[in-house]
Amino acid sequence: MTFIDLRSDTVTRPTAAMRRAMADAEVGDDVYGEDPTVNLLEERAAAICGKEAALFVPTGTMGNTIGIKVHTEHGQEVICESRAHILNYELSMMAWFAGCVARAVVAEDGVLSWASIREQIRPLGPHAAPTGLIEVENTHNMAGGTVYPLDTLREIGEESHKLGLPVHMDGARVFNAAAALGVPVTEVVAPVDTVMFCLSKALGAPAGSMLVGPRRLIDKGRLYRKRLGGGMRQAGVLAAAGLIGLSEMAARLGEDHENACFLASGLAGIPGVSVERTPATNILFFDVSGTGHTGASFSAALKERGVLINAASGVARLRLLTHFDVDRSACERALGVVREVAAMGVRGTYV
Ligand code: TLP
Repeated sequence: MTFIDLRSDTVTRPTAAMRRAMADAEVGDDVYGEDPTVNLLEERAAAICGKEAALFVPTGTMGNTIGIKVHTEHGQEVICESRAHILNYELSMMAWFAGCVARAVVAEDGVLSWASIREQIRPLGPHAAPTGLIEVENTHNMAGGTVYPLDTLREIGEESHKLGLPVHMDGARVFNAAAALGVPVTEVVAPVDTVMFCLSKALGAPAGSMLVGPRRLIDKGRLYRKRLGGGMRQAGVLAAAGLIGLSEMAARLGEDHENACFLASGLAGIPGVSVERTPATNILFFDVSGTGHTGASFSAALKERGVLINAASGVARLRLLTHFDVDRSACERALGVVREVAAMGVRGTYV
């Protein structure tokens, strides 16, 4: 069975152009700084972000881990949103590697305001661990791909810097944020010191993420990458795909966002199904409690019919992501399957 895979945008497979570029890539030993394709990718990523330097890392998790480490000292706090990826999905790397604890702030739409951050900033004292870093996730995965308004980001950047605090952006999907805002990525990341973005999600590369920021921090980050076992050798074969992701795939993300909206309005019309929020980008959460299903039983029934959508935290929630491997007609077919499963009772009989 060929599945319609809406579990994540991480499932995207490299395009034909990427595979060609990978085959033709000029390579060298990147631990010696001698891989020309990795060097080019790092220069390009820095230029796109308007920052001094960039570091190619195998995963987003490693990029965030190093990003947090270069800004902080052991025993500090990192302020982040309560459902942040760094807090919930990275095996506590900020504690394990950087020795920091998270100070979680709840924001219903995943977007922190400066006022909510300000309340949680702690100076060093006889009891409190001091704040070492502010982290923002843009787009915010578990809030449903929400996007920080530029003014909010600018205020967070300016006010944090006045207090001497750095800001790191988990921009795994920052190209989706930029597409939704209709501005270049440079503008989205201008207020923050460092940004991690992923090549392996909506941009379609098979692996790799970038950590981008001031040269002094990126140089330091290169050593942490080696410590973590992320010093790759002829990594140009991967970087070549990343370069295609940047030059060819970023421009088409609006299509994924339109497909997510299409799915949202289709799902909203299915009895027993409700959509959490109209997607601003490519992530959509929906609830199926009105069908009598749990998220897990709904997901299993979809899978039997060729559609992959994972259950999310909560009793009857699911998360789907659109991406270039699922076009509009596949979205239409997926909606038909959701309709069929929703119309069946949990025991598999139509209600
Ligand atoms: N997100 C994955 C899962 O880990 C949940 C997904 O399917 O969405 N930051 C954000 C905001 C992410 O969504 C992810 C991956 C990462 C960091 C980590 O990237 P990788 O998987 O490359 O370590």
